Amino acid sequence: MSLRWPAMAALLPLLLLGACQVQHYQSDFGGAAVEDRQFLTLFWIFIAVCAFMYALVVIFLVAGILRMRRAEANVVETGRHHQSDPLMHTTLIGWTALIGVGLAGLAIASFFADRSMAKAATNQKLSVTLTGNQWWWDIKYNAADASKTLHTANELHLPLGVPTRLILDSNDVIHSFWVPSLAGKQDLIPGRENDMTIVPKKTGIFRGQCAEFCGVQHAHMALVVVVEPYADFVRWWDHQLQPAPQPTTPLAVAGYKYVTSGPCSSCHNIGGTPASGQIAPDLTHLASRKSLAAGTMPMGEGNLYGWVEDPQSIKPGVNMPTIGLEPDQLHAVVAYLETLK
Ligand code: HEC
Ligand SMILES: [Cu+2]
Repeated sequence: MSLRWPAMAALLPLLLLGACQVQHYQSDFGGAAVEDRQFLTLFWIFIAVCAFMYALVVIFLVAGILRMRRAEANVVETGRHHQSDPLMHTTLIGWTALIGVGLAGLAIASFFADRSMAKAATNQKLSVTLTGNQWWWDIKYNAADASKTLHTANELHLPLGVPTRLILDSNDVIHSFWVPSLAGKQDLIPGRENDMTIVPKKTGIFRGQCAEFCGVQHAHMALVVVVEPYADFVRWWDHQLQPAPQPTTPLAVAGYKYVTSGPCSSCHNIGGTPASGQIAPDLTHLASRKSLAAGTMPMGEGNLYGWVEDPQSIKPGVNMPTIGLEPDQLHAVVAYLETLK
């Protein structure tokens, strides 16, 4: 046999290592927050201990088979059955002790991971209420000063290094908050407040995904999480607090009139306009977001056209009706939505 196979086998770990270097957009190996880093450490400790134990089991199994064969051969040769075996006795005691030590080790590692997560999560500086809806995320930044309370949707911004408490609630069915690069899962249950605290440690854009089946569009219930330096976060917050910009072009003004007085306004809120619906994503700064319809597609003119014209063909069953706008209305509405930076 040529050297090709061993060489390839040797390369495999390198390839796997390479996979670890990519940006962890949605990955348990993201390590982008204290919580995920603790889970990761724990994961590797569990893997190491369990792999060691597994290897021992296999070694003993093989050794046992070989010994048995030899013993059987012995019986055939000498006609004697072998007696109780002191070596086996000691080995079993050692084995039991090893299992005890291994399990205790895992328990201790879990305890310390839990403690260090709890410690990092003390002194929460920021509180955000995340409410699950079929099939989008309502996001409210709670501030002591009510005029600073910010309402937005589908894109969560978190300041780097700041312990942030997420209060999780639901308006309809059970959803689950899961941004693997940051932390583990936590359910959003109607009528019950769950919470978790996250301390982001890496800037970047991460993808979250509803992790509890919540209806036909469950798979299209994603969440964009932006972790940014504190100063950028404050700038973002201040900008998001501003009312929607005034439209200037005639087309956008026509769109403004339709959106803020037509059916859209009974579901959607747009800050600083008569549109004040509360049962759908806040659109005040829609065009500043990276995705449309809870991560279903990237934000952009073409996708806005597609969505507003016929949301039912993009997310069948979605709680936004296909209204059937005339082409000139559609142009105007999209032109207006694009101004909502
Ligand atoms: C009956 C309520 C209702 C009406 C009327 C309605 N929408 Fe919606 N809209 C929703 C819901 C619910 C969603 C969230 C859908 C999802 O992602 O699951 C949504 C999502 C959106 C989004 C995406 C928001 C985001 O964060 O990505 C846009 C843009 C939008 N609607 C624009 C409009 C416009 C423009 C109109 C009027 C032509 C309108 N909607 C009419 C309920 C409504
Ligand atoms: Cu879901």
